[in-house]
Amino acid sequence: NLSHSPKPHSHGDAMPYCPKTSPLIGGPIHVSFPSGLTLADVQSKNTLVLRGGRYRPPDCKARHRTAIIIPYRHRELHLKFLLYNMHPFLQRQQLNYGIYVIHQAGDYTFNRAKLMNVGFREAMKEEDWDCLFFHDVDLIPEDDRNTYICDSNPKHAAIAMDKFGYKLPYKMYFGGVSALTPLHYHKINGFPNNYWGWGGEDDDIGVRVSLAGMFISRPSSKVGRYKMIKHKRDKGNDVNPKRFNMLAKTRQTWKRDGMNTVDYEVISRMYLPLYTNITVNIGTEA
Ligand code: BGN
Repeated sequence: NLSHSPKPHSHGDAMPYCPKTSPLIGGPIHVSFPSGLTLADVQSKNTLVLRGGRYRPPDCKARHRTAIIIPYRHRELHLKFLLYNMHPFLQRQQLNYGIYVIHQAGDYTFNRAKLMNVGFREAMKEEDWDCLFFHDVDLIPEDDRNTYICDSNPKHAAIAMDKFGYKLPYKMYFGGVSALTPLHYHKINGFPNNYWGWGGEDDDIGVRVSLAGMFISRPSSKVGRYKMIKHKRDKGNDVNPKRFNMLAKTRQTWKRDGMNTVDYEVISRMYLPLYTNITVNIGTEA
């Protein structure tokens, strides 16, 4: 039965906290994309993962509760490789975690940031997450020391991607993978809902962070490394020609467009073995 919220096994109060630094983490990771891999293989390698893609360390009480939010449409292969690499990575960090895939229904132009708003709201309904990782489906972390926990300021984690020569493409870049606490998220009124198509929404979020009086925190470039799974431009995600104009107005718009105005309709919520899949109708451009 896939329709009821999973209740991760409860542990007695006697369980000790996990150590501050997990003894299971190493350094650089060899990321691989085995051909012929199936989701059933990923499942059999991750026997402690519970329905809905939830996990708690078996022998200690996790210090952190992290939700991974993945905006998604038509990227089956990428999702499979992400899950294959990500589940063991998060388990080595001894986190209490959950993976949410937010699937935009229909063929209308993709809206990454609005899907993130949906993911935030729906994930917080289920558990008191203390950190949310907003994560592109095609980015695989390459170092165990890239800890999936929040900082005192919003964190931009994907600072060294292979496609940008393992450097930031520009100083204010906030794309790929970022991490905010619920408090950070409310302070910036969430993400913009009206960036349809490719580009600019991540810059808007970066601007919101500074307008709300916070800073961007970053791991070291040795640790914040990611491999991007190569792909062609998606159908239904054309470059957004309005992005420059919209970005110029973020200061005027951020308080009236975001978490306080997001509207959508959840079509289905499925607790699959490796992730929670939320299919959502987010409407079309006004
Ligand atoms: C930027 C895009 C980002 C994108 C990065 C990396 C814009 C807004 C106009 C200035 N920003 O140029 O959205 O993540 O490139 O590809 O297009």
